[in-house]
Amino acid sequence: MNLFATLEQAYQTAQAALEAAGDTSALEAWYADTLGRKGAITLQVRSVGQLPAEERPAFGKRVNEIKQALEAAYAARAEAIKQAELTRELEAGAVDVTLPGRPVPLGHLHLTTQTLRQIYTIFARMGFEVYDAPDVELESYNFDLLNIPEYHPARDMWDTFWMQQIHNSPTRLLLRTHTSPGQMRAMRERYPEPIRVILPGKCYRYEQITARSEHQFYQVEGLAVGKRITMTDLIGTLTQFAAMFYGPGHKMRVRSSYFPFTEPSIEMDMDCILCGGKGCRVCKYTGWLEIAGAGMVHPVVLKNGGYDPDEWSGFAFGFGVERPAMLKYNVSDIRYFYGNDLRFLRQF
Ligand code: FA5
Repeated sequence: MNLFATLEQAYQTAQAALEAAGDTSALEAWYADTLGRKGAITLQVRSVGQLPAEERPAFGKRVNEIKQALEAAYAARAEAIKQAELTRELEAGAVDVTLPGRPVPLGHLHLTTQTLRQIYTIFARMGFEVYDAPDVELESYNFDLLNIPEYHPARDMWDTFWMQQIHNSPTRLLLRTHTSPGQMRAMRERYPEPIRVILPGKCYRYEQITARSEHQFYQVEGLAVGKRITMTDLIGTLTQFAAMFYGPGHKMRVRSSYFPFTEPSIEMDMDCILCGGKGCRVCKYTGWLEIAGAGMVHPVVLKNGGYDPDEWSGFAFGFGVERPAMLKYNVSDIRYFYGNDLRFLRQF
């Protein structure tokens, strides 16, 4: 066959193959087979030597035209395939923004945190600020400075988790058994200012876990130190707290009690939230529920805190957080609080 005719046929074949290339990889293969180093059209150029000299320029010109035409057709086809592939990808991965969203499960505050926040709000309205004290305490702050020396029988009231002794340390560390050591920290930091703080925090006791007792639980301590603070201020503060926390209209009573760091010491009771004072299982048939242990800050404790007891006086109180929450929300067992059973936690 005439070389010109062969060239035209190769051109037609190449055009048809280009039309048939449906994706990027087919297109790349087409380019290699047609315009690549050993492609059908490229090889045509080499046959020019078989032609008589006068026909060669015309043949060369035609080959170049065909090459340019195919390059242009290739570029157009490549663009069309790229667009088609992009459209396919977008359609496959399309998000229908009108579909309803999948709900993300939302948590909420733990009952203890909710209760603590209620307590903070109530005391904030009475002018108490929140004072933070450490969970790991010095033995002296937890006991000695609060008028509980080493062999004092009151230490039995608080069974203690001791920390491992730091090498050569003169003082022992423990997990605080109550929030009262925070009193000493607040006094030593604030002297000679008057003080009105609550000290919330976790307490740790090495004791039997029962329906009413955990070995980790929260307390809120209160401390007011000033020039003319009296027992009446203490009773008024706790009565106001009870009315705001448990609701108004409760009867209150004061019993004398004993704590080494308060003198005199009292316990405040409120008529039973469940039976209204008639007597039931919750109040152990007494009609009364204990609200807090409290008293006037002992002169020794004031002095240890830096305040002269002849000039200053103060009151302190302390109560749990889980037990009041149990009463308020009718929870029968303290172990539910930290058992991580979502069926319990979701109720609040
Ligand atoms: C004290 O811890 C005193 N520091 C309170 C105090 C402060 C008195 C300031 C005077 C002045 P008591 O050991 O009674 O006291 O504990 C106080 C409250 O903590 C209890 O009424 C109870 O609500 C809570 N509590 C005590 N032990 C546990 C326990 N194991 N589990 C849950 N709550 C507890």
